[in-house]
Amino acid sequence: MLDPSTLRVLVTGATSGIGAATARRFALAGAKVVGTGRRADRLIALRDELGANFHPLEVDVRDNAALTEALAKVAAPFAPFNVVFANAGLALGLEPANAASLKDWDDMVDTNIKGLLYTVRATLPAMVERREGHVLFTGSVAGDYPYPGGNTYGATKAFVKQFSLNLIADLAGTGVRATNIEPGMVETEFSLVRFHGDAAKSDNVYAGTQAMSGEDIAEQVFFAATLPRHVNINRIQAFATCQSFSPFKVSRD
Ligand code: NDP
Ligand code: 8X3
Repeated sequence: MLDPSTLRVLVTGATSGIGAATARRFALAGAKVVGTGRRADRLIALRDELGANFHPLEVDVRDNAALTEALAKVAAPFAPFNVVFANAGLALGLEPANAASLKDWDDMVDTNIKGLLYTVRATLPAMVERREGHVLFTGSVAGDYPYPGGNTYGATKAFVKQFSLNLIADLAGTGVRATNIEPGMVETEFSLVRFHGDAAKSDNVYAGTQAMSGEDIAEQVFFAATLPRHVNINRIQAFATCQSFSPFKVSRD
């Protein structure tokens, strides 16, 4: 296993949920962690909690110029990055495609696809040059399995899955690894965001279940990133134990 104290980790979307838990997992294990997000107060609170192993970086992943500039300014001991966890993302809405908000679709594409690509382009060349590094993504089971109302969200996560696999192809022989983490239901602020702040609707998603936690996913990221450098985990797909598959739906007259 790799010594976590040798890791310089970038976590996008570290203000909440999976990203916050992953920042904690690495920082408490001795890694240096840069955590990004738009909510500066959350990042400052994380720095107060984690101390010298955490560096806050307030930036919107949709703004390529700002992201690239902010990342280029990160100095030692937090850079150069050798683990990049492109995790920032969101689902917006659960309406069928004919009724969904086009703005929600734009926001998901801009964040989950374009923001993720900007993150990779801002960090990958230096890792390839040094022949050392690991890019991990937060994909989703929604990238593999359709569900009603998942239309654009699921499609963005299918993009992430295929981009991650294609990255493994591109990175052959470079010593740089790529992994897609594909969770099912995780109790975070995800549903609160999806339902535009409607807490009752969000609570309903998790009522009577034991969903996975951000910490459960952080453990998977930490596992994949600390395996010896000759091992590349392509994908990790995990459901909460309470979650499973439904039969195909058949509409009848
Ligand atoms: P949260 O809402 O708790 O966290 C989302 C994080 O993404 C926040 O830190 C948020 O930061 C950040 N983020 C969103 N938009 C932007 C942006 N434009 N710029 C920078 N940061 C942004 O949800 P999760 O932790 O659950 O979500 C993390 C990832 O996990 C997402 O990609 C999501 O699609 C994926 N996922 C979630 C599952 C779940 O059931 N929860 C299951 C499978 C995948 P801020 O708002 O401060 O900018
Ligand atoms: C999050 C899981 O099933 O809500 O990606 O789409 S799901």
